[in-house]
Amino acid sequence: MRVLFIHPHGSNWLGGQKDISSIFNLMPPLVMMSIAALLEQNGIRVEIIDCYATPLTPEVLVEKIAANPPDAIGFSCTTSSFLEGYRIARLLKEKRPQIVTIVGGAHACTVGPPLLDAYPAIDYLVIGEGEHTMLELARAGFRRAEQIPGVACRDAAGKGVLSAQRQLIADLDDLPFPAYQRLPLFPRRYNLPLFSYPTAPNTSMISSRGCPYSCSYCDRSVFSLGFRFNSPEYIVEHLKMLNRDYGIRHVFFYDDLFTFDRSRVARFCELKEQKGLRVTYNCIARLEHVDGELLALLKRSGCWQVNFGIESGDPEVLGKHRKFYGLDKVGKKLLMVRKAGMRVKGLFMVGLPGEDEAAIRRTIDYALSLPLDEVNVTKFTPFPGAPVYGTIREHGEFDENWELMNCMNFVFIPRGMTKVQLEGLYDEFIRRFYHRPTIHWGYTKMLWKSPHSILTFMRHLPEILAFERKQKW
Ligand code: B12
Ligand code: SF4
Repeated sequence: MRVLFIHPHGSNWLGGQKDISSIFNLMPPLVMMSIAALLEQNGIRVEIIDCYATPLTPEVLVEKIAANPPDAIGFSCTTSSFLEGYRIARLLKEKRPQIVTIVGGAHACTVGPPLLDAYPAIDYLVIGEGEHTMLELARAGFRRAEQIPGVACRDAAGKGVLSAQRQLIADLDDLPFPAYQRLPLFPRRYNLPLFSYPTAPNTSMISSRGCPYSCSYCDRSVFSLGFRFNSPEYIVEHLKMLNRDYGIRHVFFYDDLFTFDRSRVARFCELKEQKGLRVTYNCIARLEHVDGELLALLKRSGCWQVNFGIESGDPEVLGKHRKFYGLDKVGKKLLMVRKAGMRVKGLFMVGLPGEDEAAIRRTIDYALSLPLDEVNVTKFTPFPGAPVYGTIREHGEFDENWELMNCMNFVFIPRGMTKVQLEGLYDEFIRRFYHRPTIHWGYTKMLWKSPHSILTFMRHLPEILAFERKQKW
């Protein structure tokens, strides 16, 4: 039995422009690596092709796979990468129909069994957490899928149906560490978002699953509500292994809510400090879940940057979509993070339902008023699994083109606005935020705070300048 996992590249860029995103950011496909590790632990041979690290056209990739075909191929797809994953699956089925094709990830979980009706080259979808489902499928020789919970397969009439609900993994510490050994280019080829780390080699990690909040734009169809997590002991062991075996010196925790369980984080900080582990880190938090004491602990244990989703500076828009605890308190909290000695990044969105030009301008002014080192501004995208999706067409015009749904294209235009207007406001946001002396000074400091980022930036300067010239920032 041999299983191959493919992480399709997807359209992660702006239509019609050269994709230079991997200069800025290339993270290992933890999803596939987590499933691969459990399979390998159970004696199944696995391989991973990360199309981000080794970009190949679907045709070339398929030729390569067909020359030495595995028994099954698992694809991990978001909404924007689904069609590329499917293109590979279809070409493979044409050449080697005996290979079993399985798709998991956010898009499969969101759309569910009906996806099988429209995409015949997929044999199964894995709905929900994939580790045990994939292991059981492999053990069953990828047959009798209808008896394995968490699989969508075709019934006698050829219609997509779900076998049964897969129970969530009760203790995440039971899972082995991701299969880093299956990524031939790890850690050399991988790098966190430029300027978001002090040292290299670096990587990302996920130490919890689930989120109890219900922000309107957020697709949580994989892990649903609730919050499960790795113990501090497990995380510290994981970090130790990364540092010892791969020389990793900085990690970005991509957990949705790293600090949600305060006692876990406090214990993690203590333990990490006690062990004298020389690995710094970043995390993502909600402002409700940080306080002065915790921030001091984070800093002491090596935290370098904290990212916060702020999304909008308009109280009405925020009330509808994120239910924040008060815009007036945000600045004070962010200042606390800065004063504790960490960098702060704010995440914003433009083009939410109910927004107009005035609301977006309020957001821009608000972002500029905050003590932020950096921002990430995305273009609101209504994913099928997000609460807002059901009624989205009541609030404006929606072009449901999956390949464009990567948060870098305005596929939704709020009622009363135009795409040109949205693009103009987006560019204005970036321009006004970054073209300020305080931000320039922040980047100058990167010369000694993150020399690796500066070197990478300089090495790719011609491509970056060519891209910049095409933007209206
Ligand atoms: C880290 C992350 C990223 C990283 C990815 C790095 C990498 N190389 O993997 C970066 C920053 C690059 C990124 C980019 C994007 N992301 Co993102 N990302 C995440 C995040 C926070 C964690 C993903 C992760 O690793 N989870 C841990 C693993 C274990 O969970 P999982 O991916 O769901 O996989 C489980 C199951 O789905 C299943 N499974 C998954 N794949 C497969 C495959 C097989 C064969 C099987 C059997 C099972 C299976 O088993 C897994 C383990 O149980 C999630 C939110 C979240 N909390 O999950 C968003 C999330 C996946 N991202 C999202 C989005 C929208 C994007 C972007 C479009 C946005 C953007 N411009 O940044 C791009 C799209 C990239 C692309 N082309 O696909 C959405 C996807 C929504 C959707 N329906 O498409 C999510 C769900 C966030 C959200 N709540 O809205 N992202
Ligand atoms: S945006 Fe963050 S806080 Fe809101 S539901 Fe999603 S993961 Fe939870």
